[in-house]
Formats: sequence, structure tokens, C-alpha cells
Amino acid sequence: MSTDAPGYPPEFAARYRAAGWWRGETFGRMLRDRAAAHPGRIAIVDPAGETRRWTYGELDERADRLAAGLLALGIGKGDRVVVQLPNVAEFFEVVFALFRIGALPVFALPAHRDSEIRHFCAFTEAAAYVVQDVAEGYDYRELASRVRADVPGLRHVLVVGDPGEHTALAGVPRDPVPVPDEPEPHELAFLQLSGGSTGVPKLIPRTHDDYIYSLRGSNEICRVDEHSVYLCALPAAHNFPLSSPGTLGALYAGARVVLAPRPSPDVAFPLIERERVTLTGLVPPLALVWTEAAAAGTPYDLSSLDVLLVGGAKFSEEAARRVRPALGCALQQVFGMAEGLVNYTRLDDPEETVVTTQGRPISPDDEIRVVDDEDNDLPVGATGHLLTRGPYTIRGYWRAPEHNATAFTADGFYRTGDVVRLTETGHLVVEGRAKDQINRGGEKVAAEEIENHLLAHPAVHDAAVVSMPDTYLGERTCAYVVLRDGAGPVRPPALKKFVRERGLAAFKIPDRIEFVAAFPQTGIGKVSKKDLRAAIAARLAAAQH
Ligand code: OOB
Repeated sequence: MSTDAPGYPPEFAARYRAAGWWRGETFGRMLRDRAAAHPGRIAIVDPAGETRRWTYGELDERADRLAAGLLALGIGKGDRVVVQLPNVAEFFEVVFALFRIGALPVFALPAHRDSEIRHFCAFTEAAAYVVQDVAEGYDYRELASRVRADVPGLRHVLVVGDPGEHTALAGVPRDPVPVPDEPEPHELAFLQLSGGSTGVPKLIPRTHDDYIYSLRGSNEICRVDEHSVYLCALPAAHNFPLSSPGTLGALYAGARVVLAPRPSPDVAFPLIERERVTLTGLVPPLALVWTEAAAAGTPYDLSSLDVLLVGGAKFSEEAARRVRPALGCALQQVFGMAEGLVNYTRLDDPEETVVTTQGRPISPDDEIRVVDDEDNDLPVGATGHLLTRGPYTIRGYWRAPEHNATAFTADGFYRTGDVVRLTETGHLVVEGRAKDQINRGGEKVAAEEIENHLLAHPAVHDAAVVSMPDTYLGERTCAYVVLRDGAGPVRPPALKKFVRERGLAAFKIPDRIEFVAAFPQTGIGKVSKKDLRAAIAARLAAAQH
């Protein structure tokens, strides 16, 4: 690997190859092989508008032709391309074209706005940015125009649909040219986004070898095979629906991917019936909505659904118990992270394990440590910080040497920031979080990032963003703000508007703003977020009575 990111030490790479975890596969060749084996089998179903069904042969050919077009535009091996697409078939055409030429997709979410996209394009020195014209009423072409004005190095904006002032993806020349040296299995395949706890999101470098192993392992655990039909209900670019086992796992297995434009039952249930969906993945708030909708009685036949994966945030035991009775399918809890490690409850685990734990790792070579504040290992059953190292967990973020020095131990364990306990059976129970992050129903909000946006307001002297309990999302964000002396009156809606206008994903706008004269302090004079969390939780509880 280049100096952009620390790679796996040679002795570990050798071990992971010898164990058969890394088999020298690449995404480009994987699609090529599947297309050769079963060209006429359906790979992607995109129901938006007139339903499109792309076969493996067609997806492979589209990826090849677009790869040639991208090369003709001067996009080549190692170049970064920010991909911000909703759940549309072109997502796969684009990412497989990029995989094939060794250019690196940078997976942005549809919710991201100016502030995030500008950062991704500038920080990665992206050669191109790929968007949908309009989705959910939002015009991404305008966002692209603003970003382009700010990031002069961004050479191309490619648009799915009507391009406006940019370049139509469909118009990129597609004359077949031989693709020069395809990437090697140990090379980077893409950059995934970290939920993060720092001022700007870090980028996660994943290799073909490591990611494809996580797909193969996930498929085995979730029993995905060529008869499976995976419904992609969450945003396709997120690591969970991408790889656990997700769309890429399904394509690896030669299975079928059905794209849901939205995850709500009114959209997803008819798709499950019509396409005979067998598995899907949801974050806990959506799993609750589905469970309630099914329990209330639905006209749609959900009997094809074998497995519901729930992860991204803690799924409560009570909610977990209701899944099977309501939806008639098995539940698998997933505790994963874009940095690597993914845990699943197994399909043959006892029901108690499935509803009370967040699973165990994919790989026998996933190393799990539960430690105290001084990195001392704790006995099984004790609650502590989760550290991990293994065949599909990164050894460092992309171009972030300073951050890597603290986010990883000297011997390469990733500090997950999660507080967990191990059971005797090797299952993990997530008990909390030590990182300064709010998990808003699976959507991660880095406190520092939002605090920085609040601090940009002229009337704000200091800001501290914490989680507050919420029955639906699990957590929401509460921003405590100290105003400057002599600052005129500022009201919460004005401050929220200020943050929104700085161009942030909507899920990062503080749900609540509290003004205080000063922050409570810890013994060593730092802001005590623990006290702030307790204060807002008490306020909310009191308000309920
Ligand atoms: C998934 O990935 P990310 O990168 O968005 O977030 C990772 C973090 C974890 O470190 C943990 O704090 C939290 O999300 N988390 C859970 C959880 N699953 C993820 N916390 C409690 N219970 C769970 N089941 O969120 C992700 C990636 C791949 C598969 C599934 C989720």
C-alpha cells in the first residue's frame, strides 16, 4: 500500500493469505467471473419509474464500457471519485467501473451537503464527483456547482439523469478500450466514511482482499447463496447495506439485489412481495416501524423474508423479541463498523443470545480485546473498551498519521470507542460508548464537528453537543451553548437555521439547543459531557411526568 494509509504488516498479510481469508480476488474480476458463469441471471432490480432489471452480463458490460469512458476522461488508477448516489442501478455501474480501473470511489451519503462534500472532494483531491440530478426533491447539480466553484481541482461532475451544466453519465463515451493493468488484490478498492468523533470525518481505506473476505464470511453466516434476494433499503453507500452481507455480498454470491428507493413499509413491503425478497438489513428505528406495520396487519405477503439483519445502533431486547412474531423471519443482530470488524448473531444461536447480544466476529482471526482505561485486559464478562485487529480491519485511516497515532495501539489494534462486555460464548454486548459521538438511530454525529459549526456563529462563545435519550431513535442530539457576553438574544430556531445554512446533512442539525451560563466541569477542568447528558435526560424525564 502507498504512504496514504498504513497497510497490513507483511507477517499478518501472509497469515491471512495462508489461512485462506484472502484469496487474491478483486471486485473487477469478481463481477467478470459471475457474468461469465451466469450472464443471463438478474443482478440488479431498480424499481424506480419503469422497473429496470440488469443481468450480470449487462452489469459487467456496462461497467466495462463506463470504465473505458472514465479512462478517456483522464480518470485512472488511484484517482479518487466522490460517489453520492441514491439507491439506483447506476450506483453499481459506477462503482464497478471504478473498481475495474483501480480508481477509488469515496462513498458519500445522499444526506451529505456542501460542508461534507466540499471536504471529501478537497481532502481526497478528487478527480470527479458523481451525483443523481434530483432525488427526494433535492437538486444535487446545484450542490455540485457550488462545490466545483470551491474546489478547483475537481475536474468532472457526472450526473445520472439530466446533467444541467455538468456532464451526463449516460453521455460519457463508451467505446470499448482495453483497460490497463487492473488493480491487485492487496491494493485499495475504495474509501469508506467513518462515523467519526473528530471535527471532520476520517476516510477508511479498504482493500479488495480484506473487503471481499468480509463479504464471503458474511454470506456464510447469513446463508446467502445464488437463490437469495437482498433488499437494499438503507442508503447503498453505507457499509452495512454494502457488505453485511449487503449488495456486494449478494453480488459475490451470484444473488439478486433489489433497490428500495425508500425504506418505509409502504415502499418496501410491496417490493418484498413482488420480488420475493429473502433478506434485508435495517437500523433499529426502521426495524421498529416494520415490526409495528407488520403486527398491525399488512396486505402484503412477506413470507419470502427469511432474515432481517438489524444493526448500526443498539437494538433493544424488547424490540428484538417482537421481530420474529411480527415479520415471521429470523433476526440477526449486526454490530459492525466501516473500519472493519463485523459481529453477527448466528442463525443457529439460541433465541436468548439473538435478542440479548450483538453477535460475535466473522473471523476466527478477529482479535478482540476488552480493556480498562489503561489498556489492561479485563476478565471475560467485565465491561470495557473494545479494541480489535484482524483480516478485514484497517490499520489506519487515509492520510491521517496524527489521528492514527491515538486511534490505534502501537501493535495495530483499532480503538473502536465502543464499550462492551464479552459473554462466555464469545458474544459481544454493547454497553455504551466512550467516543464523543451521538448515534442517532444508526446515523453517526461527531460532536466536535457540530460544535465547530456552532462556534462559527458570532454570538456563540462555547458549545458542547451531547446525546439525549429518545424512544424512537435511541438518541438525539442536544447542543448546550454558552453565548458571548453582550450578545443579543439568539433563539434556538435561528441557531439551527444557521447550522443548516452552513450546508450539513439534516441528521446532524441539533435536535435541541439549551443555553447555559457555563458548562459543568470535570475534576481536571474539562467540560463534563457526562453531567450535561444527565441534565438533559433528567429534564426530559421530568417533562414526561
Ligand atoms: C455501522 O458502521 P458505522 O461505521 O456507521 O458505525 C460503527 C459504530 C460502532 O462502532 C458502534 O458504535 C455503532 O456504530 N454500532 C452499534 C451497532 N452496530 C454499530 N452499536 C450498538 N449495537 C449495534 N448493533 O454502523 C455498521 C457497519 C457494518 C454493519 C453494521 C453496522
